[in-house]
Amino acid sequence: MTVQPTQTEPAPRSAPPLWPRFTSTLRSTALTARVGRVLGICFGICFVTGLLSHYQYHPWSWLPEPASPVWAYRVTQGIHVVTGTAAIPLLLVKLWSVFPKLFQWPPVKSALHTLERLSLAVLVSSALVELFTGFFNALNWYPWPWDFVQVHRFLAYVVIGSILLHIAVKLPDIKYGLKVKVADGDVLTEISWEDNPDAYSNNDDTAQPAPVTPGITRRGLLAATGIGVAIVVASSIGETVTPLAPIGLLATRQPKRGPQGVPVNRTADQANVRELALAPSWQLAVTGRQPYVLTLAEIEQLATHEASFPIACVEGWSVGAHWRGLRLRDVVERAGGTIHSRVRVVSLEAHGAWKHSYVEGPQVASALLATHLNGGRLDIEHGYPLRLIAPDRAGVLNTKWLTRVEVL
Ligand SMILES: Nc1nc2c(c(=O)[nH]1)N[C@H]1C(S)=C(S)[C@@H](COP(=O)(O)O)O[C@H]1N2
Ligand SMILES: [Mo]
Repeated sequence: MTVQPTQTEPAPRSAPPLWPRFTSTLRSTALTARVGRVLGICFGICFVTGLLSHYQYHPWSWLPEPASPVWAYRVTQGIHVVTGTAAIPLLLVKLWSVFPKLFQWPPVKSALHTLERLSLAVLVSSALVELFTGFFNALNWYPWPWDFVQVHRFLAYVVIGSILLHIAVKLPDIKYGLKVKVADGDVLTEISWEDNPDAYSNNDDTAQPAPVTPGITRRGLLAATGIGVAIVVASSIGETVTPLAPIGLLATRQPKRGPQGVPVNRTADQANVRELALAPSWQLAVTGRQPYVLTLAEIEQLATHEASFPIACVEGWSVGAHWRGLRLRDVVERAGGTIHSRVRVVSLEAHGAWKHSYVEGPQVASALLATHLNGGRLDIEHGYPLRLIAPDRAGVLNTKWLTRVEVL
């Protein structure tokens, strides 16, 4: 698109001498629109899978989490973490491609333009914080003082809202950018006529240096972006797609590394439960209309049911596992409940957000109170003497080191 300033328009003021100038011809609306499209798709998928993950924590009572397919959460949360990770290089390239706009002169032109720039500032900063804190979370690193889950969820709405606004505002540019070939299209630099008409004026050839010829083409840049994203995805997906584990450089938890071939999220010592969990006097209290207790010996005898359910951590790693134990429904029914009861399982842990969790809906009928994992007695790190394991459930809700089952 060759745009010429119309004669009638008043010429905008030129930027001050020390104001940054950008001359790379790599930047173009065509490039920005293409990277933006993939980024938008990533954000969309990440948002929806994020909502699904949030629903694990706060299901509506009339629509409890399903219990099948057993791998559903494993897949949706894996996709959530991978699309979020892939969005980081995409966002950086997209920001680079529009970076000169940050220095456009004059900085604001009208009230509407000011609003648009402010909304962009919100979009860029919230997206950066959301993606980077999410990435650190996947590395199991929480170097900030706020509650990650709350802030992550709140920011998700801010990001998605400002993306929709951004798309609405930029629709003409997006349509144009997607229509032209990457190699063609206008050059998106600070020296476009709109921002600095002097640069394009033929009468004044001292105004701007000729654009530098970049070392790679725009197509090359797109390909490099694609390769970068592929590397990031391949090196993080290994923590959930087991055959890809060896290339999982960014995967914090190698799926098979850990006692009994399963990673450990929080150890018995971190939870401060080792002594209580190993005490010979340990027993399981079951409360409800007909309360009772089960001793360790009784539990070992009743543990005859088997199931293959994955452990799928919100932080993105997951692994298939084979479990043996008691059926939760049997324990609940003996206390006078039914498979329609709401159940709370309580851990030996005194503190911590995950010391108990609720089981309701179809998961009551299919959950196990597990004593065995992958053919051996449950390791202390995996919740010995007894833990909850249910299908299609966030790992964080599969409470370890149980002490009580409450039929509500
Ligand atoms: N009591 C208790 N149970 C817990 C946790 C915890 O901190 N305390 N962590 C949870 C998390 S975040 C995950 S991902 C799974 C992991 O189980 P694993 O350590 O056996 O792999 O346990 C869950 N159960
Ligand atoms: Mo987890």
